[in-house]
Amino acid sequence: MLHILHAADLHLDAPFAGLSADQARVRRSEQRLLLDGLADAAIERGAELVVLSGDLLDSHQTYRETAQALADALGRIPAPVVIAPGNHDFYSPTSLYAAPIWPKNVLIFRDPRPQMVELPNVTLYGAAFTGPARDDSPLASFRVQAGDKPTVMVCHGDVDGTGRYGSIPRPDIAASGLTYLALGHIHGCSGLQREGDTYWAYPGCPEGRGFDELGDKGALWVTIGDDRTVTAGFLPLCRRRYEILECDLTGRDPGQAVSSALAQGSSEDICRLILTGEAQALDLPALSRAAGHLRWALTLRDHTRVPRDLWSREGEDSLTGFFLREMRRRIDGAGEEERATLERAVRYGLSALENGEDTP
Ligand SMILES: [Mn+2]
Repeated sequence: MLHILHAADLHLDAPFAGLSADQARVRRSEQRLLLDGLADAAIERGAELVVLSGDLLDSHQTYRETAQALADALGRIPAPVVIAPGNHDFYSPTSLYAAPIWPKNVLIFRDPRPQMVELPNVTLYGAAFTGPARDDSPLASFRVQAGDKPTVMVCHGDVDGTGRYGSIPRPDIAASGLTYLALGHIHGCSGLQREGDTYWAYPGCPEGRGFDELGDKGALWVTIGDDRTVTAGFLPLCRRRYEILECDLTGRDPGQAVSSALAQGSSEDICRLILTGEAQALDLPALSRAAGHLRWALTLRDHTRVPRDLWSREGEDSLTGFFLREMRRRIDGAGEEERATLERAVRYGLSALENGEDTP
């Protein structure tokens, strides 16, 4: 049995779009806490090998102290740690991977062609990005050498890809003869896959960075049995999850509806709450303030429609009637995005008119 912790795509020091500058700073420092979580998981579970499949650093602008924090965390792990640089953190002689900060148990692949390293219980291969793109498959014409031990390859690449990020056709995986192919690049966890006799997986990124990276994030705990069968379990590591929720306000008090929508889930998470259904004009800043303690960061999106009875005065021979007929005409000809804006304008317009400025 061989126990491997497989992680990728940490994207340390990434900018966090959609958060305030202060919150983005907090998120960047929390990403460094993630490193301790990763090391602790490897230590507590007794990983015999840790494989990190690239894009650990978001760019070559990564702070040196961030790379140092990564090096320090990996140095605490009493097992070999191997890194295969990806397109964001490709290996070059001037990269942080060439800096003299890496502990002895950390091995960093530097060559785009697969290199072999013999460890006591596994034959390991790895390939590196050495530029921001590569047009070949990291597994092109690759075949493991005959041996008794299980074989693992760690690399960054794009299974079924057609772009410039090391596209890997599935037949390359099937022909490799590998026991396990530890991949990075795709940010959602793929779960364990199989092509021929070779198992492969993407663990996904261990910490979401935006609303396109929702839910639990983490690493894979991979076990290779003596009969070369591979199993993999998901290991949550993220500090905060991104979530998108919807809340129908029809016939409800908006404040109560929003707090009950947020009652489930964690106040540590980052939430976008989409308000739907029929509602009067909403005071979004006030709703946000009232519910702010329920999430670490909360954004409200108003997708509500004007209540039907608001249109009841459409037939009147008055300014209100004229206003409603004109707005109806515009809404009927509008696209979805513009319609939401126009519906809001109807509510604001009506409340202005109904404050005594247009009595029929
Ligand atoms: Mn990548």
